[in-house]
Amino acid sequence: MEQADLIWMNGELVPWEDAKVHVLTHALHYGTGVFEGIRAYETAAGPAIFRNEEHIDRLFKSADLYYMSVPFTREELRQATHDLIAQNGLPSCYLRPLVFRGAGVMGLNPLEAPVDVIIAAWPWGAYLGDAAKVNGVRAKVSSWRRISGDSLIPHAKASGQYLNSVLAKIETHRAGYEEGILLDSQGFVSEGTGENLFVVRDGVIYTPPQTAGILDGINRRSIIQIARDEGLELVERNIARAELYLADEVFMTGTAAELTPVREIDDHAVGGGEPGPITRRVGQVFDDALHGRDARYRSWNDVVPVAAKSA
Ligand code: PPE
Repeated sequence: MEQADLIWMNGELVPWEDAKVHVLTHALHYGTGVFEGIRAYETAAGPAIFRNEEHIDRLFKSADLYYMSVPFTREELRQATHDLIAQNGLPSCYLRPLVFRGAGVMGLNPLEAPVDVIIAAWPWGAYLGDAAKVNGVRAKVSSWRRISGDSLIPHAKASGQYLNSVLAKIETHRAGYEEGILLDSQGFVSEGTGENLFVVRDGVIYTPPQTAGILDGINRRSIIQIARDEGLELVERNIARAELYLADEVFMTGTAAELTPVREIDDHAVGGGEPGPITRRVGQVFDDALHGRDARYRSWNDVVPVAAKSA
């Protein structure tokens, strides 16, 4: 990975290589952390963080679902993201806030363990590769089912929960595919290892509902709004596995992946085997929104004042 100069750690900017934890950090043993993935883009008004408040809000909700109270306010964390970008001199970057149980307590009752907070920022290019964004990825349905609300909390973006995605990623990667798709516990389509999923059939866009074990993706919300603003029909409903193969178009969204078309699933070409017209149309508006080029979505761009930039 590419590095930056400074990481924000419990209220201070520290040199990248000094942002360390103790080996008895609770989260390292039990996965007791929650995190976010956020991106900042170059816009005409300067670097702007895409839907920053929504990401910070989801971080607080994830923390609360695991009974962690964040020792900073939302506004303090937002200010920290601005300071990181300004002080690291990053015009565009990926931001990774992490709230986690620190060192001091062992065993499964974490309530007495401290809660630490870090935010890192670094340049992160196309998640699944530059070619993937243009031509689409080849995906495979994983044999692993997406975690269900019976045993974990799909709506929480919690560190330990990602072992599920890690298994699906390894399995599908080793089988020669670029991404894995997980079904939910009932066998309906849920999402990618790190992306929400959309299927286009006969001009209508479908996406799995909140009850299908998905993460309530912020880019998913953006796509739903953009599709409706563009006058396209978008329906949240359960999607059968076969609909992946019968689809005219499939695409995935996530902060890291942005909008990535899927061109093949389980060795079936999706539509014509290349990104279709609805994917390209929605993708263009989405890209404009990310970069502050569409006035309708300007409130999604949290512009960072860079006057304090040191470099
Ligand atoms: N589902 C999962 C499981 C997921 O991890 C993400 C984001 C999404 C859906 C899309 O959510 P959103 O970014 O709010 O639209 N995955 C993050 C972590 C990726 C990683 O490899 O780490 C991300 O994209 O930042």
